[in-house]
Amino acid sequence: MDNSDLFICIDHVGLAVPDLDEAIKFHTEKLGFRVLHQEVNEEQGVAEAMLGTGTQQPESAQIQLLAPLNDDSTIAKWLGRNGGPGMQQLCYRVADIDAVCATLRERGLRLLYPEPKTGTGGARINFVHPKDAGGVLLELTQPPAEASH
Ligand code: MC0
Repeated sequence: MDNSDLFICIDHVGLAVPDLDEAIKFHTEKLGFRVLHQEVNEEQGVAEAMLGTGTQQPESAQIQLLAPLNDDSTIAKWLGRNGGPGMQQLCYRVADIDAVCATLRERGLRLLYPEPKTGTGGARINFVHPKDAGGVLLELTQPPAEASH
């Protein structure tokens, strides 16, 4: 792939939070966000909410609140190590996740999953290990065709 083809935009920034309802309350009541979507992803061990603004622009990144479903969740581990809530991940939207993962592997970056897994709203997702991405956990997401915005 050409360098300019890899990422479409920042899809979302993921914040790890201990309590989803409290974090939603803070973000809606104090910061003026709207809840656009909520779901539980058992495989990822998270309850999540996607937040946006009332004037959500087509390519405006969303805020993702991620709360752990149990003590084994990667989010629970992250919250413990971080000593509380904070920015856990940065997610780039891609058009063809298989091609992007192949390109990044060719360039020596470690992808966490051999094949993409299921993420928010049925998207196909994978992650670049933070040790290969400047200390930031990078998520790649390919939304279902009808959900692209
Ligand atoms: C760990 N490290 C991080 C990090 N997590 N650095 C930056 N950002 C993060 N989020 C660093 C630690 O500080 C440590 O550095 C080293 O990586 C190993 O840490 P660890 O505690 O041993 O962590 P691991 O290896 O058990 O797990 C890290 C790993 C894990 C990234 C592999 O969190 C993972 O599998 N993440 C991908 C899945 C995920 O995050 N799911 C929740 C979101 P030192 O220097 O101390 O060695 S689900 C989601 O996002 C879905 C719903 C969606 O959007 O569609």
